[in-house]
Amino acid sequence: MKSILDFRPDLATKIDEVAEVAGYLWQKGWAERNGGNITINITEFVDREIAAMPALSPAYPIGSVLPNLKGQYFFCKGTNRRMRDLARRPMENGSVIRILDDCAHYVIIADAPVKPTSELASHLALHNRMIGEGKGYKAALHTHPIELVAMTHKREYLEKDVLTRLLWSMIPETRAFCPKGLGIVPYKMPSSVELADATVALMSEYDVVAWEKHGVCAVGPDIMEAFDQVDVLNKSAQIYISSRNMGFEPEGMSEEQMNELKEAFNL
Ligand code: 2HA
Ligand code: ZN
Repeated sequence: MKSILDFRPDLATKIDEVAEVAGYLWQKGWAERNGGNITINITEFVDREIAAMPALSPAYPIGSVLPNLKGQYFFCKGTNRRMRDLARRPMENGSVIRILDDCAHYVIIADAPVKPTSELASHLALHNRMIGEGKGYKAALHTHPIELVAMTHKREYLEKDVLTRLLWSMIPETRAFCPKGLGIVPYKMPSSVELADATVALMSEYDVVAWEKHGVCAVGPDIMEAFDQVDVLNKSAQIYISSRNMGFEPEGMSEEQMNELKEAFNL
């Protein structure tokens, strides 16, 4: 079967990157069964040939009107598909969608009519915001990192920036490479518009937000950077938990040490 990737080697490289990250998510134990999802904006790779590709599906409603998405194209993991399968066969476990001119519906155009992720509402709302901000952010990731999710089960960590401060203080890299910290979205029904709205609202302040007792959502210029942010934060969570497992409360870096980093890295 002919694939959309046959037209564009540069798009194939982008999809390879998605597959690589999907493999990491599975290896880390963050992607049980169909857990998690990835979407990337691929509009920059769309030429006349791709733009002329016919719809393989009816027009599906997005669930809201997202004005910045007119004529945009996304690669999306398929709903109910496994991350570990996306890693090996991305075009069989994900699909390319085109947003229609009403900014409220989409069609699937390639390679097969694989229905996109159940969290599409959140993802597309994030992409809508990212286009509006004009920072060149193209990727959205949702995953279930074990230690970070565990930490959202404690009430006091759900207060604004309490968890951020704790995670920053575990290892200098987290302060340096995740300078905006971790936003917290109180528990909401998975796949709901309420979850999407709360996530988008917080993303003006953060690049990564935790969904209480569920997972995290991260955005970035590309999928590798979105993954790195979550990886760095979860590493801090693991260090905290390792210390607790050894029977002590970790000291954490001092305010002074963290401020020193802030200045050195211009954060
Ligand atoms: O896509 O993780 O939150 C599966 C999920 C939904
Ligand atoms: Zn999830």
